[in-house]
Amino acid sequence: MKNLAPAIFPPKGIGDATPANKAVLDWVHEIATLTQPENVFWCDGSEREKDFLVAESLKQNVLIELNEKKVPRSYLHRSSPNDVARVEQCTFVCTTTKEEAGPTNNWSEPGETYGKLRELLSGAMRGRTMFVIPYLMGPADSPLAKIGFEITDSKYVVLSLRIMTRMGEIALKRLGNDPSAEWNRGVHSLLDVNPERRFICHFPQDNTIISVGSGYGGNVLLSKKCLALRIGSYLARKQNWMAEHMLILGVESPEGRKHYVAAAFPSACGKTNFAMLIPPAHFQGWKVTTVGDDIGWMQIRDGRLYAVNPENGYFGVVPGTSYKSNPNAMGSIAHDTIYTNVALTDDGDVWWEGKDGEPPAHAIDWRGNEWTPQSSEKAAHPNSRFTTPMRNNPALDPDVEKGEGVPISAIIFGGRRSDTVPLVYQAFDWDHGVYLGSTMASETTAAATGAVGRVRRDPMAMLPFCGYNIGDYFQHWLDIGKQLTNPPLIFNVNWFRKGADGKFLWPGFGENMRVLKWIIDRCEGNGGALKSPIGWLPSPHDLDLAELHIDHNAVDELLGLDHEEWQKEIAAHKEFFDSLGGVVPEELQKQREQLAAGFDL
Ligand code: GTP
Ligand code: SPV
Ligand code: MN
Repeated sequence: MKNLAPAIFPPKGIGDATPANKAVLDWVHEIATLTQPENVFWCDGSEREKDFLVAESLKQNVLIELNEKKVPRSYLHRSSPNDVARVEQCTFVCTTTKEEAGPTNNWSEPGETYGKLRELLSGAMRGRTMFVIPYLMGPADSPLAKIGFEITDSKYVVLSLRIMTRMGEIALKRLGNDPSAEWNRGVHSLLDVNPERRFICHFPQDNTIISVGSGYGGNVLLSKKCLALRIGSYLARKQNWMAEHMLILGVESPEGRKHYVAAAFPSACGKTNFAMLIPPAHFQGWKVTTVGDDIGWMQIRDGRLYAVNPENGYFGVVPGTSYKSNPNAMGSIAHDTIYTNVALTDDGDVWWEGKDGEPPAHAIDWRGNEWTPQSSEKAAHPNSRFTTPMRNNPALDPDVEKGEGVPISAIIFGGRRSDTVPLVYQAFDWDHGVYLGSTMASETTAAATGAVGRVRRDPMAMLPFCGYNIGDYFQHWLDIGKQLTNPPLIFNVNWFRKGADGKFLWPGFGENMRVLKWIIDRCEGNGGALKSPIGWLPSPHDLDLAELHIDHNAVDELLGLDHEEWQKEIAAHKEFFDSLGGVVPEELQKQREQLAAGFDL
């Protein structure tokens, strides 16, 4: 390995030590001194580097080559079966005080935590290569763009970040010569991939992340949840912008009027699918385009919110993805994709539950075991993922590289709720919308370890990702609203309401266009709605349901409010706010009282 990569050390731009670069070099030196790698490899994101790392990964079984004809230039990675999702109980926000981390985060004292991590990292890369990855989050010319450096001993991380971020010289250029330039320090080591020694620690005051003991997704691609959301949200509050767990999509009418919409749904609750929506035939001439599928950074310009997608690729849920549910995703992952924890067929293709066509008669499951359709185990892990460049997306929005971002007309909150929450409704105003976001809840999914299907409050889909006190986060939302002269309208959606038979009442996926259309109508001042205690609700004829085979009763049920359920819901809001121990802003408490009064409670 040593012989093949020397040209990259030190990389162009960092060799001519400027004050800013020197800080990076000093830090790399410090980490190398601690971890004792055999060599240090500076990554530049080039094709040559990729080819080299892929070849090494194939040799070491980090990657498995797939059938070149079926999925060109694509690979399968199997993570350790003990390491298949984010681990919230191992994730820490190590602010100076516990209060700063707030009631929803695990906190540990920064000095002590650094000490513990130093011990774990001491000699951890002996005999291994330490990769240094410079990367940029956000379009190169965006005022919101952020620089990160991730040190890692995992080739899978390097190859994934190469897809997920803008890697290499672009970041060094942006770093420039300013010694006070802001950049994130990320350190990752696999250690022995032991859940007992797995910690994902954030030090927002130092713009630093240290992650050990995992090789999986959100735990180790430090650009994503760690930087773009946890550290990002902390910086956003200080710098008066917003870092949110939101997809961003564009929707254009046949007449060419275009709106952008941002939507916050918890993990595995439909962001990627909504961001890639293809309108049904009835909506001929309507076009939906993707700006981002997971994270939105928003800033105020001219009294409006403008959003950029900080990422450069998608780390998406595989199971359930098919030409029926999401043709754009299928197009995106047809080549140049890293698959994690899906099944491998005998002809070198990938397979998962919910893929089009018949299951293969035989395959190797995500753990590497023999699998047939008779097996009791799933072939692909429920949280198996694809990593694919956003350039692969046939519906990529043309303004995805626009540094100033795209103007947001509507913000949508949504969760996975079998009952209570209607298909769609609109907040009365910004503050009421903040209340909807702050009290949203969702049934838990396989994206994080732990029980699945348990209703939990997940404010703004940020419960696992807010890098500071949730009460201050709510206040930040309220404060942003005060600065907007043209705020986005705020909505809540629920694709997942179930009927008495336990089946989804709403067909979802492409048919969500019908809900999106109503939202756009409302933004343009057209769509009809009835005032209800929870917000503006469409009546069945306000939604365009033409050519949709859906039972009238199902529509009534989808749009209905069950007073008994809402009584419980409002009690749950109170319980949640109370559980936060007095940090909830007065304005939101008032909103809750008004909601309760609307139900004569
Ligand atoms: P993360 O990447 O974890 O943040 O997930 P996400 O929010 O991007 O969710 P994604 O779009 O990957 O969808 C997760 C799961 O929900 C998949 O199994 C989808 O098939 C399913 N899903 C997405 N949209 C819908 C919908 O409109 N209706 C139904 N019933 N299921 C959906
Ligand atoms: C999520 O869980 O919201 C994800 C996947 O997007 S991960 O990157 O693992 O956090
Ligand atoms: Mn996500």
